[in-house]
Order: sequence, then structure tokens, then C-alpha cells
Amino acid sequence: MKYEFPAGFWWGSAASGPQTEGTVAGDGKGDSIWDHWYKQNPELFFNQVGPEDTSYVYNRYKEDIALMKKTGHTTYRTSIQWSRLIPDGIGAVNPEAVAFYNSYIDELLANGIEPFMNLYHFDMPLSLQQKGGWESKEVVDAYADYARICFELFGDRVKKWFTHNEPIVPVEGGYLYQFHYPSVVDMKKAAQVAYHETLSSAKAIKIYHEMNLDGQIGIILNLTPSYPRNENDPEDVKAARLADAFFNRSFLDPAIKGTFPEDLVSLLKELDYLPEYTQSELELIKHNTIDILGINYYQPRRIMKKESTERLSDNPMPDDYFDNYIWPERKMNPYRGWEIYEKGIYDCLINVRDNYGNLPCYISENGMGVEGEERFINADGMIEDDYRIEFVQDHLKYVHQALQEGCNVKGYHMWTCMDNWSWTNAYKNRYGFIAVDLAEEGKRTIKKSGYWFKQVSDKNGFDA
Ligand code: BGP
Repeated sequence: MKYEFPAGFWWGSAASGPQTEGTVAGDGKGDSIWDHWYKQNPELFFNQVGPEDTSYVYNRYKEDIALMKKTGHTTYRTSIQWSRLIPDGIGAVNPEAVAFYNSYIDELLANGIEPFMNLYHFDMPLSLQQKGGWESKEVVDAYADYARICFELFGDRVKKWFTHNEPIVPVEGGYLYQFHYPSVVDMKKAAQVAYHETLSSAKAIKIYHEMNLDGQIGIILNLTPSYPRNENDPEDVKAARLADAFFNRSFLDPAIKGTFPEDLVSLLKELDYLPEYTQSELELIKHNTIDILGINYYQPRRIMKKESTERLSDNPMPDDYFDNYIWPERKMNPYRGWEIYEKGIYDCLINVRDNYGNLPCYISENGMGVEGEERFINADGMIEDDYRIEFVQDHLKYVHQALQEGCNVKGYHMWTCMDNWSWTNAYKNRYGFIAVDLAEEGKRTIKKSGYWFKQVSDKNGFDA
């Protein structure tokens, strides 16, 4: 069958500043929470590889952009590092950073690659974390200022902006499950952090729209469609709906509708977890919604009602309300341990079509991580990642189907371009179209999937 995509469909990949740029002596960058956490606890990071060893894009972006072109990119999604541009989070702007991002953006455009720029990818400047990070309203205002500076500096050339990547992750990682700094367990703080991220996003959107720049602004959410174990069991359905409220609607609703989901709000109220807010903030959120949505999709969430009847703990967490269900038919990525469920990407898009006004959206991440990928290197030194080609193609078939059924999806970004550093997992799981050899000073080699993607992009589709 022929899978043809609409004219102008964007083809590319996604990454982020903190995961790719690396640190170079004299670059003027301030510390983010990642630099700090690594200095404090290097043993938390896979093979003790820290954020300064990300794929050295700061120095090598010209070579990398040439490789993007060779692998068919018409778009590249990355982020500005707040702590590079404004080392203390507020105050002086770092001229080295301005020069770097200007040149990076210009080089992308000169090569026909549209930059999709995100403002926040988990990388709080350390000095602002010391003021409470997303727990603090002062930091929300500092972020709004940072956003304005980015629009002023780069908004003439960047036409697609995103305020946050996966805002639920700093909430889960930093305040519930301890895989991000500050690594505490506190559901009340988690709710405050989530609320402040939404507020900061609305503030940035307001500023962007008031500047009347020629472009659009949105947010990137990692959506995990929530499937109940048994659709005929009301308790399972209720549990799945609540998981959807915690992990999807918590950000989708305010971003697109300007309101918070009622079921989530009443639960938080009951638990005395409602964040501190003002009516004028709620008005601001209501009137400053997104133009475009980025959807990161990796895997679904399968949910069943809570089996244990034990009393809730004193500090209840989302998982006090449901259990994860192991679907016997599930297909696993054997190299990363995540479920592969291609139809999930279609379900995310249909959800936006039916429940969120069919807002223009992009697949802003989707990809397959592989631990120990060097075992697939062939005699010519190329990684033969047929599993990744299959993964991307199978998901694209469902994106195509969603398009046929009227979904407003305008592009696909695979995670990621070059193998990159992934927080505490560092280089454990490789995702790129292009391999990065750390032992050989970050040498780049295009994988089989990179050549395949070039053909897909050139033909604007594929036969399968
Ligand atoms: C996504 C994040 C990315 C990246 C990816 C892979 O959720 O947006 O930043 O880290 O996950 O994660 P991992 O390397 O843990 O498999």
C-alpha cells in the first residue's frame, strides 16, 4: 500500500539543548539542576556520564546540520537552555549564548530545516531552583521574562515555539518518583509545581501573542492513552479515567481549553492538595491557550482498579488510586522494556480531534530506545537498526490513518537525531538516526534508519 502524506508535512527529529549541547570552557553557561545534581551524585547517572558530555553540538552543530540534511530533515525540534542564555536564570544575558543560538538557527534555516524551538526541557537554572524552582511564583515570573527575551532575540526567524516539553515529567521526577532533582516525595508540592508550569506557559503565550510576531506557540505533552483492563468493569474504567486526569488532562485541558479537569480538581480539594492560586491567574490561563500542540508518544498506560483495600497513605500519590495492568497481549521493546503499541499514536490524535477542537498538532517525539546498540554494527561500521525502521513505519501508518480520518497533524519528529544524553539514563538507551561514539570523541555515523528516513522525507511517504 502507498502511504502518502499531505504536501508540506514536516519530517524531522527532536532533541533538547541540555541533552545535546555539552559544556565548553568559557562558554559562559550557568549551572542547571542537572549540572548540580551530577556534581553532587555522579553515581546516580548511568556509567557516571554527566551533562557536560552530551553530544558536543555546541561545537559541532554545522557538521550535525549537514547530517540532518543528509537524513531528510525538513524540521528539527530542540530547545534553548535557559541557564546558557541567562546563567543566573534572571539578569544578564550571556552574549556567547546569543551568538551560538543565532548561528545555530541561521545554519538550520540556510539548510532548509525549520527550527521548532522549545523553551524548557527539564533544565531549571540552579540559582532559581535554590529559590524554590517551580514551587515559587518568583520563578514563574523569571521564566516569563526569559521567554520574552527568547522571542525578542530569535522570534524573527523561529516561527514555531513551545513553552514546555513534557511538564508532567518534572512533577513526577522531582516531586513524586525521585528521578529528577530536587528528588522529593510530596504530592502537595507536586500539584503546586504542575500548576506553576501551566501558569508560566500561559504567561509566555500571552507575551508571545502581544508581540504580534509571525508564528505560533504551543506546548509539548507526553500523552499516555489510558486503557482500562476491562471496559465493562466500571471500576476499571473509573481508574483509567483518573489516570488520564493525572497524567494527560492535567496539562491538556488548561493548555487547550483554559480550564482544569473537574474530577482532578475535586480529588485534589478532597485531599487538601489544591495549589495556591488567584482568580486573576485562572483568568490568565483561561485566555492564553495554545495555537499548536506537540505530542510525544512512546507507550500507553494500562490500568486496573486498585486491588488492595489498604487505607490510603498520609501522603497519597496517583498510584494509590489505580494499579498498572500487564496486558497479556502486549508487545515489548526488548531493548528498553517499554510497551510498543502503535495504535496509541492514532488514539492520541483522535482524542485531540474529538475532544480538543482538532487543534493543529505535531508528533514532537516518538522513538525506540535500544540499550547496547553497538551489537548491531555491520562490517561497514553502520548500525543496522531495522527494528527502528519498523517502529517508525508502523507508527507512521497510524498517523496516516488519523490524517485520513480528518486529524489535523502536520509533522513527525522522531526522538532523536543523534544519540544523546538522557538525564540519569545518560547514554544507556540509544534513540538516534545517527550514532554517536563516545569512545571516539563523539564520532557520528548515520544508521540504516537515517538513510531510510531520507527516502520517506523525499517521497513524502512510503510503500509498505
Ligand atoms: C522522553 C524525553 C526525552 C528523552 C526520552 C528517552 O520522555 O522527552 O528527553 O529522555 O524520553 O528517555 P530514555 O533515555 O530514558 O529512554
